[in-house]
Amino acid sequence: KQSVKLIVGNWKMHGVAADLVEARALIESVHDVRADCRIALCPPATLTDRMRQVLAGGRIELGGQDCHQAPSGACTGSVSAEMLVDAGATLVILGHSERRGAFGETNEEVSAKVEAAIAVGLEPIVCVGETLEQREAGQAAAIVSAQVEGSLADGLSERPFAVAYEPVWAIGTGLTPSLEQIAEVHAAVRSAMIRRLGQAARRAPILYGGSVKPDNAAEILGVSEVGGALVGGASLKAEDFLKIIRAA
Ligand code: G2H
Repeated sequence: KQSVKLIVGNWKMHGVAADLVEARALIESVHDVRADCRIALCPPATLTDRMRQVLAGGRIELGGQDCHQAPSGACTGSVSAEMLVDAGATLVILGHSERRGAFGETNEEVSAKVEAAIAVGLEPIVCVGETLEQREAGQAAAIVSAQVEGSLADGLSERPFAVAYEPVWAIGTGLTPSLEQIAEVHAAVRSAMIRRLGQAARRAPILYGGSVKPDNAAEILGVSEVGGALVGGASLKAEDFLKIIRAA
């Protein structure tokens, strides 16, 4: 039997208090959803505490989109893992390609962030993915495997976590890899996870992310080794996100 899917909404830098109406709509409609899955929302840090109040007592989990690797200190503008927990988060996205790209995050930094997250009990969702140039050069599986091995931290063998495969060229573009390409990379990710952490890594789900929409969610979630989805744009509207949840 396949384990339950994990469907995570990443609001990115979208959302002010008025947009919590979408989280409210989701919590109201999700009761009727029979889907046997875990659901999480990752709002911008400023909304975390207020979203906790909206989601209180329901089945939707709360996550952060990043955290600093240090527990505290002179890091102007950053949010620590403990601060996310304090605001109500139980998960955190780490190493998203937008952070690796725009902020130059390396595998070493992502791994340090993973350690910081698990030290306070957060469940990390570690993102990996190749660029279009890397795919066209036939390097997708190799690049992604190296990112997995470099970004996962030792402590994960005893903790819940997930890996998200997000091809950089599929993020926010409406393009998605073929189902065969997704299956191929997910298999490579699983092998890299086991090389890095041993058999314990068989339990952790591998999410697919990058232009997951209501109309492609079911087929993507049906691919072998796809244990869930990391959803950006389509998580901003409760109606779209619900359709994706139903597909799980
Ligand atoms: C990939 C994804 C969510 P989108 O970044 O992390 O975004 O679904 O908008 O492509």
